[in-house]
Amino acid sequence: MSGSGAPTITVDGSGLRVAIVAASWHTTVMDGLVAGAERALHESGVEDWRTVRVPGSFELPVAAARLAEDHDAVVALGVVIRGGTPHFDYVCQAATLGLTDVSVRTGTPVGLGVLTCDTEEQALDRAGLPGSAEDRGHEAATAALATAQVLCHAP
Ligand code: DLZ
Repeated sequence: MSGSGAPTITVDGSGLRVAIVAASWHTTVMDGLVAGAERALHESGVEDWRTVRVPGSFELPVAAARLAEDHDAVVALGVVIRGGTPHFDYVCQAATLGLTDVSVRTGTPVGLGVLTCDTEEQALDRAGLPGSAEDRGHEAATAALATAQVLCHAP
């Protein structure tokens, strides 16, 4: 999936309560994703937010489910890099299906910032670091805020 075609979204996040939940594997990439998401919250005027860490991307859904109970939006960040076993597919599927389930079941938007890459180089290029082509932590946070704003005003 290419990053071309991404919309430019401006959102007023003031008054929203937001949680970032971040996995801990692949530290450099994760640092970029978390920084990008926190920058997006800051730029959008979000004042009430927290960042919590879980061990791996597999643990993101259960933490997101708990955080969805008392936040207006959740931003889920992780990096899964393909290895030589099918474990990659299981972790990716568990994370993405689990996070989808959390958002639909709770009605709290979950921004999907889980990178699923063949190599660490691909992940670094999406991490919002100096020299990265994409800033997926920022994008995931902005998407969660924009969706929360839509739902606040939905009939
Ligand atoms: C076990 C594992 C592996 C092999 N790779 C990754 C990865 O690339 N990214 C990630 O976020 N987590 C990985 N994990 C850990 C699992 O997500 C999970 O934490 C463990 O299976 C324990 O439940």
